[in-house]
Amino acid sequence: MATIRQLTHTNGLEYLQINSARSEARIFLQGAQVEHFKPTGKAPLLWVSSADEYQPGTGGIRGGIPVCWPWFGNHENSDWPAHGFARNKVWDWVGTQVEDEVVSLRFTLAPAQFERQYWPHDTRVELEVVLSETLTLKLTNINLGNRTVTFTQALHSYFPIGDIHQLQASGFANAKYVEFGAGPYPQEDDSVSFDKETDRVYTQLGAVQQLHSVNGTIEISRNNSQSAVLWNPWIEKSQRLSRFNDDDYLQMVCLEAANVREDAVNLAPGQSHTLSTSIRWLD
Ligand code: TA6
Repeated sequence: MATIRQLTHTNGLEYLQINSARSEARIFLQGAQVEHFKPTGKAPLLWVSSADEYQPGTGGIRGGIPVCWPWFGNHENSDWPAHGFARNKVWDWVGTQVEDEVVSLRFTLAPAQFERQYWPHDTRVELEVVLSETLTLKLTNINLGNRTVTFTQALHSYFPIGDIHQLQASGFANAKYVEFGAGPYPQEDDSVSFDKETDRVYTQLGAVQQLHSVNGTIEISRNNSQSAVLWNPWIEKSQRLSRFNDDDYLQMVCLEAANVREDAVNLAPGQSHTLSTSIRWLD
């Protein structure tokens, strides 16, 4: 029988502990951030840095799946928070459905939580998290106002790949990417391996990638995601990153379902848009 408990972390953050026959998960109300997901009988599918201290308002927890909204990356106004403000705000848990041990939870960020200087628009943003043996996130934006709004977004997923030197990421053939503000470069090979800082924004990318790691193969699929971000900070940036151990780069990679840069979403009045990603172990 699936259970859902609302608990308080020792450092004060509220979270939901979900246990079912199919999987277990933790979702922090700050940022509606999935911080842990483990299919029954398998290893956890998400990575979190042991350096994170689960403090409120620090840009979310370093790991799991932070929600980057209403912009991705650094804003042109350098004073504005990286990756938007949604991951620093407490979302409301507004819906629950359990069917055949599949748990679906819905969260929304109340307009009162919008930082109006950044987002003066009349919109609704919702995250649905579906927990079976697969983890699915659906980020929906609805334009309730009378003007078109534009946003960028990412589901910033961190994966436990065990050893970056032995990781092959596949499913990239024929895509293009920009990196460190340069490009676009053609991605001819289907696979990507890692031997330096990697921070690629892909476009024209297929809907499914796989991470072939020492821990097993993780399949990541995306829908309504015209961009995807592939990131490993490598040595030097790891030493600069907050809430991140110097050697954490060895064990993680991010592959993010996104709509960023030229793929920004323009939402006309009354329109809605849902970005989604599904994640599972393939073996
Ligand atoms: O998605 C990759 C990235 O934009 C990197 O450039 C790095 O900044 C990472 O996100 C983490 O950002 P954060 O603000 O969470 O430290």
